[in-house]
Amino acid sequence: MEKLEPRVAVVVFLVKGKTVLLGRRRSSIGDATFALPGGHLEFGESFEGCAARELKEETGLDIDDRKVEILTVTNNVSLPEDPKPYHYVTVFVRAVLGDPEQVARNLEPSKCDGWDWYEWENLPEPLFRPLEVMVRSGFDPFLKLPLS
Ligand code: 8DG
Ligand code: MG
Ligand code: MG
Repeated sequence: MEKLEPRVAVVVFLVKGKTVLLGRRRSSIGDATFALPGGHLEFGESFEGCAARELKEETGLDIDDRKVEILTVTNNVSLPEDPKPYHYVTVFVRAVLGDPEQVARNLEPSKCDGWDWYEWENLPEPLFRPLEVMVRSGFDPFLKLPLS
């Protein structure tokens, strides 16, 4: 059997006005729920580099790499009823588009039904559980950071 170990994920609050980019997942983890773009940190990679790479791979979008901010880190452990056990240390970053006119493409259709912008005050349902937990706890990706 595969050894169970925590993995590191980097996911992106790509913000535009008061909206964020979300896609409906096709995955054994969180199937059919709305989630942020993102994926696994590769060996030697920076959080910012991973955020830019995953966003590009999944949507074709380019971020402004001078404006990537680390917002928070969460510890996401599967529940007994989940179809598959997992443990992710998830780094959430905030980013903005380089050119705001860019249009998101669904470059990994086997993993996502498509990308769209959603108002933060009117998010779609169901959200991917780690994201839903953050939203319910009052997390706001638009708040200014103390150091920015
Ligand atoms: P990769 O092969 O491209 O590296 O991975 P991926 O297929 O893009 O991985 P993913 O499932 O999209 O992201 C990795 C994990 O990150 C996911 O299984 C759980 C964790 N994660 C969260 N919150 C979110 C989120 O909002 N979106 C995404 N995509 N992943 C999230 O904890
Ligand atoms: Mg990916
Ligand atoms: Mg992904």
